[in-house]
Amino acid sequence: MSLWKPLAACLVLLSVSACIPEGYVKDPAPWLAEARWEEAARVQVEITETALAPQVLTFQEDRPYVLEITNRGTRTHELAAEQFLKAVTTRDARVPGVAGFTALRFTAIEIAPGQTVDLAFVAVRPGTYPLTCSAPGHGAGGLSGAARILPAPKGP
Ligand SMILES: [Cu+2]
Repeated sequence: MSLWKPLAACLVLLSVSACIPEGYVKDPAPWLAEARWEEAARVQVEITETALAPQVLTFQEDRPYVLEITNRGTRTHELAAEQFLKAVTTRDARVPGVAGFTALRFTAIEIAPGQTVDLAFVAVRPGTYPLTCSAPGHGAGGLSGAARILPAPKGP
């Protein structure tokens, strides 16, 4: 019953906006289809209780990546990256050997101690986007940084 109201609202909006949540890349399919995934750069970032390392991640517009996010701390952390996740088209998020989720739109990734999540995406919108842990006090305690998407070099 409670499911039907949002579903009906979605169906009503379907012809106008294809029901894409606010701010995400409207049609990720061409980005994901045209990306050369075999050339995707693997970028690693580590989370601890007090830091994101490296603190600034740099990507380039139009390029595919696999971002390996590893929690080296002793507590669960939730990497909140709403603006960044809206500036990329996510192909999938997977916990190698455990589970994978395809083509989702989300705003944060919770990672248990010792675990790694691989996030495969194409960088779409140049800009600098904040990364932080949404657990109380963690961001202020140092667990924060940024993801930058640099504009693709222009041809002659
Ligand atoms: Cu945290």
